[in-house]
Order: sequence, then C-alpha cells, then structure tokens
Amino acid sequence: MEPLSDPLNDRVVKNSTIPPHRPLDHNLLFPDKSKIPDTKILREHLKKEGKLHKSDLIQIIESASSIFRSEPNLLWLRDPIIIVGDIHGQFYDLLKMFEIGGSPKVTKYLFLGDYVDRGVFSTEVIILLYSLKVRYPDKIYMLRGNHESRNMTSYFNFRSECITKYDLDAYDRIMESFDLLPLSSLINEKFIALHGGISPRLAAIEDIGDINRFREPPKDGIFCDILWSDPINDDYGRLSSQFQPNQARGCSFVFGHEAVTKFLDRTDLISIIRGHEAQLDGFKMHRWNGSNEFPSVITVFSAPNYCDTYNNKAAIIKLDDDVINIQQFNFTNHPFMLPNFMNVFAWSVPFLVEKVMAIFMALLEKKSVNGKAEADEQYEKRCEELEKQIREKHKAILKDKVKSIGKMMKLYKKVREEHEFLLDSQATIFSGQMSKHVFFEDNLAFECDEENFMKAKAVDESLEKSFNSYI
Ligand SMILES: [Mn+2]
Repeated sequence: MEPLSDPLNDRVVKNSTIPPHRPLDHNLLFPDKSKIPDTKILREHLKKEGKLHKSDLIQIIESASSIFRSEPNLLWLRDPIIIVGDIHGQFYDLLKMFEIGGSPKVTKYLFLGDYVDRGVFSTEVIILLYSLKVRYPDKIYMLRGNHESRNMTSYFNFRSECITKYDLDAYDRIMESFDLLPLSSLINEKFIALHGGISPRLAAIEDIGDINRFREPPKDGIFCDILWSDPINDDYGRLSSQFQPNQARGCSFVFGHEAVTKFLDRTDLISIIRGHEAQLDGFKMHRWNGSNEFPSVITVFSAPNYCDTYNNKAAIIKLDDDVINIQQFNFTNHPFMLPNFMNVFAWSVPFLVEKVMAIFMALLEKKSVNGKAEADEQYEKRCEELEKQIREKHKAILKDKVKSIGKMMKLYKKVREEHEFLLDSQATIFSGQMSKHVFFEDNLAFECDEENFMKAKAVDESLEKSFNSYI
C-alpha cells in the first residue's frame, strides 16, 4: 500500500513527493528478462527517492563493472561529446544536466569523476549513471575522481549514505567498481580529459597505459596526481618551478604554465580539461598563454550551489568539431534530508524524552512537598521517631530520583540541541556536520555571489584533503 500523500501538508520541500513504499519491481526495472535496465522508469523511481531490491542493485553494479573492466586506462574518444565535471551526490542537478545536455541515447557524455560525497544522493547518482552505462555503453563514459575511493568516502558521507540506504556489502561492491574506472581520455587526439591534472611523472601519454589502476588510489605517483593535482591559482600560471607540493590537498602537486606548456608540446595536445575544483561560474578558462590563445587548462564543475552553500553556477562543456561551447545551469530544489541520514524517530525522541522528564520532575517535586505536609499532620504525633526515619529515607529516594531525572533532562536537552544545530547546518559541507553559521558567523548577507563563494571555499578548502592520516 502506498503511503498517504502529505496529510498534514507539512513536507519541508513541497515539490518533492513521498518516497515509494517498496523497491522498484524487478520486472519493471529489467523488462523482458534482460539485464539492460529501463533507465526511464529507474530515473523516475530514483527521483522519488525510491530504492532498488539489493539483488537488482548488485546486478547493475556488476554489469557496469564488467564494461569498466574492459576499458583501457586512457579512453580514445571523438566529438561531438559533452564533458561533465564533479557531481558530488547532487542527483537532482544531474537530472537537470541531462535535460540540458540531451538524452544519452543520442548524445555522448564523458564524466570527469567525483560522483559521490558531499551531497546526500550519491547512491542515486551512481545507480543512474551505471544503468545508463549498461544501456548505452558507447555513449556514457565515466572516469575516476579522487572521491571514488574508500579513503574519501569513509571520511565524507558516501559510506554512511550507502549503509543507510542499502548496506555495507552494497558499499563494498560499489568501491570495488570504483577500482575499475578508467583514469583519463584523449578526445580527438587533441584534448586530454582527467579529474585532477598532470603529474611530474607523466612524460608521455603512453605512461598512463602503464598504470595499474585496479586498486585504491595510492598516496603518490602518477595515479595519485591524475586524480588530485591542481593548476596554480594565478592569472599567468606563474610558479617558481614546474610542480610544487599541493598544500591545500595534502598530497600531489600544483602545476603552472611551464609544466603545462612542456606537457602539451611533447604530447602534441591543445588543452587539459579537468574538474576537481568548484568554480563560481561552473567553469574556468586558464588562459596562461594570453587572452587570445586557446586556454591550456579548462576546469569544469557541474554541481550547482555546491553543498547547498557555494551559490555557484554549474557548467558542462559541449565539444563539437574541436569547438568548445560552455553551457551553464542553476541548482534544482531537492528533497530535505535530516543531517547524517538520521531518521525522524532518532531525531524526535530526545525532544519527547526531555518533555516527559520535565513532567516527571514536576510531579516528583510536588509529591515531595505534599508528602511532607501529610506527614506533618498524620504521623508526627503518633510515632514521631518512625515517621522521621521513613521521611528521611523517602526524601533521600526522592532526592536521588529528582537528581537522576535532572541529569537525564540535561542529557536529552544536549542531544536535542545538537540535533537542532545539525538541522541548522543542512548545508552539508562536511558529512552534514558543519553549520552554515561556521561559514557565516556574523550572519550577514553577502553583497555578491563572489564574496559568498570565496568565503565558503576558504573554509571548505581544508576539508577537501587527502585523509590518508585519518584512515
Ligand atoms: Mn575532486
């Protein structure tokens, strides 16, 4: 039986419907007993926050995995193609992106990685993209980002999302599928596309083919750099050496104009297309060769209003006949989730208990006063000594009770306050644990998007590190 549709009309996000009661029917997902999912039905089901049967989820992961396994480290692709940057669990924005980009039935897509973490619909992102890969294997191409790792997904929120929506086994299987994702792509033999950037150890394009990619990304070396490195944030790409340690990421390198020019010269390429960094406009042309030249590095970021906080636009790159066309889009409202995937009972029980405790407390205090008055009248005269003893004992018990209830009240008040703090911080900047107020302590409205974006980015930067030490 389907649940009632919002009888109290109190859903936080009105335009999101109530999730389906049951997982998607196997025969609807895989019509005609095939292993090819009906992506249209699946998309609509996921849009309503619907789930799959565990066996169907595994089927999709396995089918996609066998295709990824057969692909090389470096995909050779041709335009027309749409290049998509980081998604970060923003499923509803991914749907918007497909509306703009067009159906993968006819349009070829290359995704640059970072499908999961930060947003709270990473599972849906993975299920939809994997299903599309199974259905249109030569239209959907997926590269690995630095978040497609056990390390990052445990530190951020994808692991707990997966366990909440499915189970640990589903998480492990998705991690195994991440180990199969290709690392980069050569488009028209002119552009190289990857998640992070180049590496000091990347002398020739062939070096990419030599990487053993079927594993958790290492802490250093060419595999790590492809997923982690960044271009220097400077208008001219100035850097005192070709590569320098990447302080913000805690691993890999930043690279400048010199490193890029030398790389492009020796590989005979025009430009590096990568994601990995939030951009206010959804993209950035690193025109280190001068404003009239073709940008040597292009960053594209496809998660609008990143973490519900950055207020940035998203963008995709349409590459057709070697011509780059940027298409921007804004964020789409998404269903409301309690922090840390908390359910409504876990959320409301502390509040309820706190109130019940307050009632007990009031009753006990009253009883202790009445008890005293009653005792004064009835027992004092007859057996003063006995009454005194009973009263003392009674008082001591009551006192203990009041004390322990007081403690409980304090405890539940604290839990409730923490819940409220978390709710306040629905800007899921870090596994839903950091508040918007951490960004905007003074609670001022910033005058422009750029100021807002820069402040969010500055605070967030330290989080977006390699957490090898954490694990
Ligand atoms: Mn990244």
